[in-house]
Amino acid sequence: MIERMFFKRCNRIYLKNAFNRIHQRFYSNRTDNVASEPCFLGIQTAFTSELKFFNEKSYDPLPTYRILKSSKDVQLPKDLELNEQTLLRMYRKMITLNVMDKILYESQRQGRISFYMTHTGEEATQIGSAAAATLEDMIYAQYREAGVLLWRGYTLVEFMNQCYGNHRDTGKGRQMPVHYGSRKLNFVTISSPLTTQLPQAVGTAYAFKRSGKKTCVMCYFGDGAASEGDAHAAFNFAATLSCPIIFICRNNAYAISTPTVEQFNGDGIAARGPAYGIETIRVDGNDILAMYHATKVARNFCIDKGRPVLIEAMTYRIGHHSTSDDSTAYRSADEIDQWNRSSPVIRYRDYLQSVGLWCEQRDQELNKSVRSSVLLAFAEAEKELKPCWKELFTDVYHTMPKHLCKQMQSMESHIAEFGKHYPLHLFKEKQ
Ligand SMILES: Cc1ncc(C[n+]2csc(CCOP(=O)(O)OP(=O)(O)O)c2C)c(N)n1
Repeated sequence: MIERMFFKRCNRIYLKNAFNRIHQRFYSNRTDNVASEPCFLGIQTAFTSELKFFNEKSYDPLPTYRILKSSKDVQLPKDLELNEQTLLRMYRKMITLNVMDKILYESQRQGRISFYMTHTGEEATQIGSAAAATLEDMIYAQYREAGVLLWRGYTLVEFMNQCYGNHRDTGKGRQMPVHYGSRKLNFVTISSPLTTQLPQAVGTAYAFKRSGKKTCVMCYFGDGAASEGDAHAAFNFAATLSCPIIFICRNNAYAISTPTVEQFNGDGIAARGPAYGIETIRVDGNDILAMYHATKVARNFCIDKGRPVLIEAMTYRIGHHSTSDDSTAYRSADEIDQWNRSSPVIRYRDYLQSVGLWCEQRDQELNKSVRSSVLLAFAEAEKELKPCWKELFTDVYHTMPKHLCKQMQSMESHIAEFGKHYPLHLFKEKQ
């Protein structure tokens, strides 16, 4: 009885407070002329007597931020704060990503790994933004963000172990190649289904906010992924719950064979940000300095204000979508060539050379040494054994449920009887 009365009273207080809040918002956001008229909740709008449609042309298109117009006469923003060591590290990581891509792509073609995705053309988007984050920030990526992981310190051997799915792979060979993850580097393991990472990332950002941690989440996704319903859920939750998250859309012009002209009809992904109440920046994603600067500013804003930011990084996927794709079936060789000639790597190298930090000889030496490090890691991973086949059944549940125990026993008797038909010597015997 007392309990019921208590809850009744609480309910009354709650409803009264809610009413007061609504009433306040109702009358405090007025922009119209008639003081006595009520306002619509949650929006600030003026009245008009003209009936007309509004479309993507009703707002000015968002401009694109860039620093590296050409290698000459580059005006660095005063707050860029990048020392020589970091500038050079960025370039080295771009080259490492390129070389690793070439070798792993070829190895898939030779049948040594099952699948691969390259990052060519998007090195600046990834490495520029990653350089602006700290290791405490949590990363949620799609699948074309190895540059971010590389920047955070994932080693070449770790990349190779994952692509080979050998027993040193932290996923124990249970994921497709390129589905990296690293607890140590706060990089959440990649999931193949598009856009699942977005609402999850917002959840993490909300947890950061509640814990009072001075850190943020960075969440990467493609222009195609932005069309999934999960993107809407994530943007709206992040905005309404004020979460410290930076959404980084890699607008690379294609979602496999779907060009962006067929993906959306408005002003790209950036135009959606203001509609959700999210601070938004469109950046030249092929300009590593602009990407770094925009992400740094976004990160400061996110953490200081505890609010989300959307960055649309305008870039171009120079390589095929994956090793299962032939992009010349849906775009011209000329188009690819044009982007290749002004690639983010070339633009950044020209800049470094123009300020005396780089030269042709250093470039050749770097390429040579990176190539031998990648090949060494590659050879090391290739000779490692595959995980023990029993790993197929473990790790999903803390205690293996009955149906899985049964399947494992049936596999055990199958291997005992037919083991000679399998290359068991390539697998670890014990877990
Ligand atoms: C929910 C879901 N639908 C479809 C796919 C198949 N699929 C894999 S990648 C991809 C294109 C994604 O393009 P985008 O987000 O632009 O990223 P990009 O590959 O260009 O980096 C599609 C449709 C998927 N993995 N998940």
